[in-house]
Order: sequence, then structure tokens, then C-alpha cells
Amino acid sequence: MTSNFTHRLVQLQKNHQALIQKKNEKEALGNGIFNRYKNPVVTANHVPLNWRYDFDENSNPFLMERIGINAAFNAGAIKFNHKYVIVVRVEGADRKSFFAVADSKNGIDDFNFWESPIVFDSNDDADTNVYDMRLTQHEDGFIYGLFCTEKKDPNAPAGDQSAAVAQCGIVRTKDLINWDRLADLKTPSLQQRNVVLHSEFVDDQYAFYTRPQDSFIEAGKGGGIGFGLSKTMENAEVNKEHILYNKEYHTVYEAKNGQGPAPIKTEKGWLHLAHGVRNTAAGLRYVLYMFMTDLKDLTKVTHKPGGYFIAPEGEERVGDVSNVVFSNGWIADDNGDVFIYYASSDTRMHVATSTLAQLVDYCMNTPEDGLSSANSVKAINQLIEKNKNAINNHQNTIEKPLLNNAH
Ligand code: M1P
Repeated sequence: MTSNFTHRLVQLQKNHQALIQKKNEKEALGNGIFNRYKNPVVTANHVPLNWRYDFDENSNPFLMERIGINAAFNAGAIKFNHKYVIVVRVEGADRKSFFAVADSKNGIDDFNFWESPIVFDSNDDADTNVYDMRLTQHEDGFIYGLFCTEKKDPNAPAGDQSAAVAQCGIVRTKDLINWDRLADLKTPSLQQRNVVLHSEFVDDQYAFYTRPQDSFIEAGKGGGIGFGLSKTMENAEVNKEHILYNKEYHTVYEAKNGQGPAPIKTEKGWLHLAHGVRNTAAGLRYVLYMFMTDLKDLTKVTHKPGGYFIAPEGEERVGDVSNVVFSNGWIADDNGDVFIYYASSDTRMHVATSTLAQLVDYCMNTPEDGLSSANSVKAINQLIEKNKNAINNHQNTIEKPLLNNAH
């Protein structure tokens, strides 16, 4: 007769394997820019059972979950040893985040976590929480992981348990197993989040995308995506931040914005993925948007497609922090395929696929935000006008527009 313990163990393992091995399906049609997939690629339930359960029947006769996992989101990404590798922000039931590597052969399903979470040193001023690692394969030969390190604000008034200071922590590795902690990035800003390392040297220096802020949540007078250089990575210091993409009134990045993963180099310029935040009566809404910068002058934004690129949809809208999509990882394959890893509502990870050709086309040919309703209508009317020829040329395949009363 099998014990209750054994029965539960078998069932838990069966369910876990079924979840991990579940085939993912590309959505039909899509919008021509990217395709979503039916299932999230990683969730809290994908985290290995032996990180959560004590499998010893003597010490855990009820086979209880001893350590709860709350969420798995905001993952960095890199192609490593022919696999699609993501470094996931795993958040425990205790609200502490840590990093864990998971890989997949095809990038869209069957993501398996490596043996144990990533361990690295804490600098003197211990981190209370770490999150949102951006991975950069730098031309110096190292893979760098830049992340947010957060601790209680030492100047918080008595009784305020939420004021915090966020800064950029830096680790580096060559095998994704052994990680060396370097000194945290120094910048002139009181707060830093969403800091990303550029993959190439610029003027023989390391180049960083930053996001200066006045306070922990509000960008205040700060904000925008900054850019700055540092002579070393060992004691990285950016003395001057140049804002290359500012927040702007009545756009999807009105309240704040931040660089997503490290930009991808194309013949036409650097492709950037970023998040934009605006405030609503229901709280902050996070969407993803794209832009391109000049190949030689990284501070020059050359293309600004208007509006959002990906916004939360369906189940993505709901989670711990609802109405959020966030991305800090993408992978471009040599054949031009692009895997965009994004999290929804600070809860789970998804993938969307596209190609470099599609993303460049999207950036170069999507009308810019005209910053007024009248200009948005103008852009639509220009498209309607342009489509008149196309409609005449494809009489049978394009649906006839409804004529309004005036005609
Ligand atoms: O909750 C949404 C996101 O909020 C922060 O991003 P930002 O600094 O741009 O506001 C981060 O904490 C991020 O992890 C989180 O997903």
C-alpha cells in the first residue's frame, strides 16, 4: 500500500513535469509585428519542487510546501551554449527576490531551472532585495548582469517602513554559474533603476543606459532614459548622464520610462525596447515601446514609433501589480529571429516572437506620436488616402470602406 506521502509526491512531480513540458502555441495571425504565445513560459509553479518541499517523510510527514514562491518575472535573457537562457526574478512568499537561471532548447516552452538559485556576494552595504537583471555579452569577453539593489532609506522618518534607496548592482560571469560581484555603479543620481550595459565600448569606455530618479517610486524632476560612460567596470562610475529619451506629457511614458534589455545592433541602427509608465485612476499602467538610435551616436534617437509596442492583454492584465508589462530580456538569433521575454503584472513570464526585419520596419515606418488628437487623426487620414490606391489594385481582396453620407 502506498502512503499518503508517496501518493502526494508522485502527484506533485507528475503535475510539475506536465506543466514544464506543456507545448506552447503561437497565436494565429498576430499584428504582423510580433506573435504572442498561448502559455506563459515560466511561472511560480515552474520553480523546482525541491526548492519548496522537504522530501523527507520524517521531518515533513504532510509533505507541506515549506518555502513558498510568489512569482517568477522580469527575466534577463541570453543565448548561451545554443540554448535560450533566462535569468528569472523569482520572488518568494516572503517578498524577497533572487535570481535563478532557466533554459529551453526552442525558447518558447520547456524552460527548466538550473540546480539552484544564483549566489553572489553582497557588498558592504547589504542588499535587502535584488531584482530585474539585464544580461549583456560585452565585447570585453564577460557576461555582465546589472540589477537593482534596494535597501531601506537610512534617512526615512521614524515609522516609515517603505522609503527605500535603489541603486545598480553589477555581477559578471563567463559560465552563468560563478558570478563575481563588482562595486555598485556610482552616478550623480539619488536613485537608479533599470540600468543596462551597452555591449560595445564607446570611446574606449563602458557605456550605460541609466534611469535617474528623485525618489523611490516617482521619477520627479528626474526620469527619462539616461546615457553615460565609465572608464572601468571594476569601480564603475558615470559622472554625467545625458537624457536620450525623456518622459513626455500625454504619451505612454508620461510618468516614467526605462530601458529594457541591452539594445540590439542592426544595419539601420540600434533597436531599443523600453517600458513606459502613465498614471490612471486605477494606478500605474506599464507598457512596452520601441525606438532606434544612431549606429555611431548612441545618444541620438533616430526613430520613435508612436504609442505602445506591447500592452497587457487578457490574463496579462491581472497579477500582483496589475496592468503591467515589463521586459528586461530579449534574444536575437543569427537568422534574424527575435525572442522577446516579457513579464505580465509582476507575476509571470511570457515570450513574443518577431524578426529583426519586422522590428526595424515597425520602428522606421510607424508614425511618431504627434502629441495631439488632431495629429493622430492626420496620421490616420494619410493612411486612408494611401490605401485608396491599394484598394483599387486589389478590388477583390480588400474590403470596401464604408462611404459616409457626404458621398
Ligand atoms: O511594478 C512594475 C515595475 O516597477 C518598477 O519599474 P520602474 O522602476 O520603471 O517603476 C520595478 O520595480 C519593476 O521590477 C516592476 O516590474
